[in-house]
Amino acid sequence: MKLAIVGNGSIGGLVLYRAHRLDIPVLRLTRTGQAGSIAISDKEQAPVTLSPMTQTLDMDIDADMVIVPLKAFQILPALKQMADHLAAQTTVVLLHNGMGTADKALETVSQPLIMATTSYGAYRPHPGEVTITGHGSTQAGWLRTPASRSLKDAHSALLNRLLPPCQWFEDIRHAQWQKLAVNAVINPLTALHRCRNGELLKPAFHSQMTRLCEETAAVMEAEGMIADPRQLLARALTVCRQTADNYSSMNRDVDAHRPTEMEYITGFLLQRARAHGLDTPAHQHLFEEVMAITPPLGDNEA
Ligand code: KPL
Repeated sequence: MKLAIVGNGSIGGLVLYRAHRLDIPVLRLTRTGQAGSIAISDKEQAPVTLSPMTQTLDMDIDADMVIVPLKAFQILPALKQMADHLAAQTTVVLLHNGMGTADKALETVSQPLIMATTSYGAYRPHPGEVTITGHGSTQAGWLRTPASRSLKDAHSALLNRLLPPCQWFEDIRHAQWQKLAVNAVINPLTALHRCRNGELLKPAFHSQMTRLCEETAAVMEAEGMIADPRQLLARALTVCRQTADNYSSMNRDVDAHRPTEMEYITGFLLQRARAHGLDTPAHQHLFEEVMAITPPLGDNEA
């Protein structure tokens, strides 16, 4: 099996490292095609420096699976660049926080498509370096299956090996909403207050977090999901506890003056709330506050 990974992000580095340990060859795809090594450190193993073969996104891609671990707002531009260079049976895996990319992705590429979300943790202390902070789990679902059953099984098995344990869903939206419910609390609050995830355990945040989870649960119910606001809050608090020393990805983006995934997390939630005629003032307020400190998307990000 040949794997391609798009971009130089932290989760891409993590997948590259996992593939290296499994002896799976990796082709890296970037906008510029500029080669460069990545130093990857993992608490449990000796650090390694990897120099995968690299090419631009708009050259023919020789891979059985292409993993796209980009920010939600970078997904469609990357898919557009790759669309004419993918083989018919190459499976594309979208791996990002937030929701709202599935329909456009299905229109943009005709290949088999997996939507996935993972709780593996990694960050980039400096360009060319990735630190793996924790092993997690992965949830995945096929948006479009390959023509043959054997290819579907082989590609599912590859993702199972790369990011285990991997749980498969008939309707991945359920798993995405669960992740979004947590991200819609932790990410904007830690970005706005410039704090680590663990700070949100302080009583000062409790009532706002409770209101956010109540609103999220109402939207999820309207979307046909079973959602208990107390369980959503309990899960968000558990993630804060488990990742207490970490900064959320949105906190890092705001800190580095980069665009955030706010429109695909809270923005998606607000859009679904509007579609159901629901009022979500706590999310609306937080959305406006974070958007006020979020730089606009550049040409390559829109
Ligand atoms: O997914 C995350 C993120 O930072 O984007 C959480 C779960 C909040 C962990 O930091």
